[in-house]
Amino acid sequence: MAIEIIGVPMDLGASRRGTDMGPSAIRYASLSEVLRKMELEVIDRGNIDIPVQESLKVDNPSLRFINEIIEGCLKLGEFVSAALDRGNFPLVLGGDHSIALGSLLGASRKIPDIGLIWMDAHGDFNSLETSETGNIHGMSLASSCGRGDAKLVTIGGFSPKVKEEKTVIIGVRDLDPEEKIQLKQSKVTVFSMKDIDERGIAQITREAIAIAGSGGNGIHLSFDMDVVDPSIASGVGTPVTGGLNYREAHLALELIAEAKILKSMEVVEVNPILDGRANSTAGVAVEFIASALGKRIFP
Ligand code: DIR
Ligand code: MN
Ligand code: MN
Ligand code: MN
Repeated sequence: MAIEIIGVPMDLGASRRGTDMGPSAIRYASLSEVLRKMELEVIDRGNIDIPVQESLKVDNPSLRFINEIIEGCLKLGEFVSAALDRGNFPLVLGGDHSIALGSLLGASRKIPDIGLIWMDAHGDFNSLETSETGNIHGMSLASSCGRGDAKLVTIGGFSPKVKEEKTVIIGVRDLDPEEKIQLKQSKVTVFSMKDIDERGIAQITREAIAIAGSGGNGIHLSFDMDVVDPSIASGVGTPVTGGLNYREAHLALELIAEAKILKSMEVVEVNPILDGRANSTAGVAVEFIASALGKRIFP
């Protein structure tokens, strides 16, 4: 099994420019070198072709750049499915979180009844009706669960990509009012920062693994870098105070690695032009990826 790196220079799903540079920033922070030191085989597939924002016009302000995002996510879905067909592990580098539509299309097409752990300060559970921004990165989880705009929901020709019963959000602390109601009415399990404060990240992660991993088919991990506190990852488009600290994030990922259920992973929302310290957010992202892929402090 090799790790197949797939870059998605996408920033059409968010308000702020710059996540299109995420894949470069993460590669520049020595991703391949770090993984090869762990004795993993690494194949870098390069980047998916995504149009540059300045070359486009917004045609639908309530679903900004929907056609270009769907086109990019269909391509990403092909890359992810092809990696899984080869028996490899797709490691998707974002890009804003709209790309989860493509990662989950590609993964769920090959892995029936896949579970999902979604680590994020946000719920990304908006729809056309509930969104205050029209940004599709705030809708990608709802769409993957079968809620919202038909074009987003049925991308790839089937829906849902994941069952709400097998979907777990960890680290959330910023939900829009209507989004909160939608999430509450859904069957998604939500572990907010309050739950983590109260019960500890180890317990929460174990419960998340049990829920998302039930049935034994494995899980996709969607890791939004804004789940961690802005003090350790300032290079993200929508930072929210009160996030996971450095060790909490690592421990969650170490426990997921130990459970041996991970089938595919994406790391999204790295925005190097907003970084407080030169490329440090991408550096932290590489460390997190290593933990998720089995790097251990002590054997
Ligand atoms: C906000 C921000 N809830 C929206 N969302 C995200 O635009 O829907 N920020 N995902 O990273
Ligand atoms: Mn997100
Ligand atoms: Mn987020
Ligand atoms: Mn918000």
